[in-house]
Amino acid sequence: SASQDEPGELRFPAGFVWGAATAAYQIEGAANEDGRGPSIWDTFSRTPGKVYRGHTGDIACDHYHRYRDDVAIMADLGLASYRFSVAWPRIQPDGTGPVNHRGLDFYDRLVDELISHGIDPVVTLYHWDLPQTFEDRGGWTNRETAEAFADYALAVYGRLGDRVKTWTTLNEPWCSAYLGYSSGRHAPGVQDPAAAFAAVHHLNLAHGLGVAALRSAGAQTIGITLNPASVLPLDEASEADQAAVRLVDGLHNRIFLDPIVKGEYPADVLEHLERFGGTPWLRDGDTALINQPIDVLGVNFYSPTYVGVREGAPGNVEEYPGTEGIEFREPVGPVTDMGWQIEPSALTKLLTRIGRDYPGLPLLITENGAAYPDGPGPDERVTDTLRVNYLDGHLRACHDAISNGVDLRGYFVWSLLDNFEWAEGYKKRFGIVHVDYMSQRRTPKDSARWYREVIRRNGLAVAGGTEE
Ligand code: PNW
Repeated sequence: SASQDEPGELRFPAGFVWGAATAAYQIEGAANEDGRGPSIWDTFSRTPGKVYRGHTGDIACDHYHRYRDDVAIMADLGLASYRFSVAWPRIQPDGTGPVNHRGLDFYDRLVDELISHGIDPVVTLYHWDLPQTFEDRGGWTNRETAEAFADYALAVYGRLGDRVKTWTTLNEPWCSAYLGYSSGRHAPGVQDPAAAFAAVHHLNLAHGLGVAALRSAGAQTIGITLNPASVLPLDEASEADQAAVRLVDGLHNRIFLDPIVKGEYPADVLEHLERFGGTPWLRDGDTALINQPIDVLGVNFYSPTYVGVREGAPGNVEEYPGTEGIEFREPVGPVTDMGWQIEPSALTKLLTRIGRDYPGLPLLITENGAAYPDGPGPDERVTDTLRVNYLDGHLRACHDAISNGVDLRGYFVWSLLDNFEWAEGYKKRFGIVHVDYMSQRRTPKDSARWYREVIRRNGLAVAGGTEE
């Protein structure tokens, strides 16, 4: 355990899983190959003004054709595990229609390639690329989307379930619901708070129906990935600020975690929803369907959220409807290229809190990482000291959480490759491996070499941050 540390080393528990993560639309390209249908991100990225310089995922990292090279890079890093997502529109081009076997063939090849290199696949079934046909009928505001998700999950499980042990249903439903249907910064670009809350519920329902389907089909380890916010008060001592924390925590965290883990929506959240048309989408028995036992909770973490009550503050009403009068503090101190504040201790607090309030649930960091512009290179070497510092600090934060008794089982860096960063297009680079989008050449950055060393020693050198 964390107590076995040798002097000069910060060791992780034996069997701690070291991985890297990606998502289909961000890396695959091959948007029109082998029968793939259009997704909401194809539509959105083609809508003028939505994505930086009109970038799309049409080609991305061309991973669809280069996956063998990419798996070789993973093997060279010593990754124990690789988290990727399956593109629903490759499997069911029309959303609900017959299964497209050529789409499944790709993931079949990928899984075989991973396993032959000793890398354990972790599948995300939905990382935001909803088949467009659903959106034409209301997308996640329509209950039928949730019902269809379970059929899709079974189709993927039927092909990969003999080799894939770990399954997660959704990636960051907070983003799908609030960025997709309230702020409109992500696909499908709707701006309607009531629609966002309907989407929350149908995403929760999709998760629950998906878990039940995977469970009855025999899946071994099943979970979901959230991006729980580490919501902190501007003033620890202020009761008003603590109330602001509770509201934002309710809208971001408990609205997902409570139905999933405890089988009920929190009373304070339900009361807040009365301001947005209530819960017309909630049917008897829904929370029981959502409340399926899960084996693991994936946590994506990048940055803290500081809030407090301040008179006249506009709130962040696009992402958190009804937060007028709450100040969301601008980042303080160093930020990444996303403008996101860097504060590793907020990750320790978050993990410790989840461990306390939702006990008995093994946790995985399914994403953590930082965007930084290219430093020198990319020739032989890409120097990304700031990314190494970010990762090093957050791994220490994970280690602190484990020392606090948190059941954290693994860590997946976001991301293996520079990739299509959603509304930011290819402008933001999250990879530990550089991608030259003209030549598709991959160049492991210094952070990749550093990560290989972390994996090799199952921990960090206390001096930290550099190779031996
Ligand atoms: C997550 N925000 O996305 C996703 O799971 C990844 O696909 C993504 O590349 C990564 O984090 C880095 O952004 C988010 O604006 C994108 O609040 C945007 C936001 C949050 C998460």
